[in-house]
Parts: sequence; C-alpha cells; structure tokens
Amino acid sequence: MDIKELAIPLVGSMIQQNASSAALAKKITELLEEASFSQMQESIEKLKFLMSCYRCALLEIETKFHVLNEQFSLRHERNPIEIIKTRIKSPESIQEKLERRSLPLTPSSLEQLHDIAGIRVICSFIDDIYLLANCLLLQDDIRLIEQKDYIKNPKDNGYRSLHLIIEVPIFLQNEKRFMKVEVQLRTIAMEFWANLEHKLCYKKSLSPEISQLTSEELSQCAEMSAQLDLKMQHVRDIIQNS
Ligand code: 0O2
Repeated sequence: MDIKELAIPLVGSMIQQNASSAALAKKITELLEEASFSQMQESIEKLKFLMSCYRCALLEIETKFHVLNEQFSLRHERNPIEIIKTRIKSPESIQEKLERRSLPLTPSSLEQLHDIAGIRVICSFIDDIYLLANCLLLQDDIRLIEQKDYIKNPKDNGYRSLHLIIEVPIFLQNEKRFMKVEVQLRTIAMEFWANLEHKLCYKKSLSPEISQLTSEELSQCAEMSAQLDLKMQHVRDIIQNS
C-alpha cells in the first residue's frame, strides 16, 4: 500500500486526538519503516522473477544450440560444438557494473544490462563459429541487438571471440517476454587463451611495469593460438576434401 494512503488518515486522527509531537514522530517513523520494508520485499520478488526469466532464456538458447549440433552431426558426421557453458552474472559482478555505469541497484536498471544471462559456445573450428551464429540469427524468434566480432577485429590484448547480444522470447504462464542473452562463440584455442588471461590479468590492477612486460607476451600467445586455429582448419579441409 502507498505510504500516503496509510499516513494521511492516521496522522490526521492523531492530530484530532491532540497526540503529542513525539508520538506523531514515532508513528511516522514506524510507517516509513513499514513502507520501505514492503518496498524492499517487492523489489526482491521482482528480482527473483527477473532472474528466473533469464534462466529460462538460457534454457531456450542452449536448446537451440544442441539442436543445431545434432542436425550438423547427422549431415556432416562431426559436431561443430565442443562445449556449451551457461552462466547468470554474479550479484557482485552485477553491482560492480551498475556502479560503473552510475545506475541504481533496481530491477529496471538491471534490465539495461545486456549480459546478465550469458552462454558460451566453444567450437571446433573458426568457420563453425560463423556457421552457428548465422543459423541462430536466421531463426525467426531471435532478434539481434548487437554484434561484436573480436575474431576479425581482436582486442588490443589479443582477445578473440564472436559476441552477440540477442533477444529471445520466453513463454510464461500468461505472457511472452523477450529476454536479452549474451552469446560468446569461440574456438578451443580462443577459450584456452581467454581463460588463462582472465585468471592472470583481466580487470586486475597490475603495476604498469608488470602490465608492459606481460601484455606483449600475451598478445604473442594470442597470435600463436590464432595461427593454430587456422592450421587445424586447413588440416580439416584437406581431410574433408580428400
Ligand atoms: P565475466 O567475468 O567473463 O562475466 P563490459 O561488460 O562493460 O566490460 P562490454 O563492451 O559490455 O564491456 O563487453 P564486451 O567487450 O562485449 O565483453 C564482455 C565479456 O567478454 C566479458 O564479460 C568477458 O567474458 C569477455 N571479455 C571481453 N574482453 C575480454 C578480455 O580482454 N579478456 C577476457 N579473458 N575476456 C574478455 P565480463 O562481464 O567483463 O566478465
């Protein structure tokens, strides 16, 4: 219930009864506490609902990739997907991102983040990444919001992956909701590099000397693993065309 609906008649009747200002102040404090507690409860319920919607969206997208993998293996006798990982962003990471963007911790600002639900698809070869991404984006219930191709345009540190922000509908008891999901597609070699770089340096405040020493080495490793991806794809092409 709205605080005004509670407070105005109550405070009015207390004034009529000549209640002391201390009693009035106490009652108003109690009402405010009650109202903020119920608002907090309401926000928690909304957050729980939103997180459940993100989990449902991940289920939808994960299934789509399993279906594509299954179909491909029937036609080509090999699976383009090695591993699928899903994650819901941790509360600490959500809080850090909202603070970085000067947004309050509310359900509506949470909806402005695009990567609360994330799925990572680890592929065998580079061209499997584009094949899977295209197949997903051709599905008529998927909306592409944003695409970042860090394979064609690697980050300065050497990071490579294809990132898609998509919207997928989920069907609830009485409604259809479009939920955003971040899809990261990469090869085993890209995953190997990104996992180790994440452990060692990503978002860590290393000293300028250490950063300078390691960044060159890391970008060389990224270049080597990119070469490895190309060589493995070449070997596959020779075998496929033989
Ligand atoms: P985590 O811990 O993996 O969830 P922002 O999310 O605001 O930092 P932006 O532009 O929204 O930046 O995202 P971008 O560039 O598309 O990258 C988002 C995700 O890609 C990151 O999520 C990482 O998972 C991965 N990523 C991007 N750059 C790097 C990198 O240099 N090294 C590694 N190892 N991973 C990277 P989170 O939420 O930052 O981290």
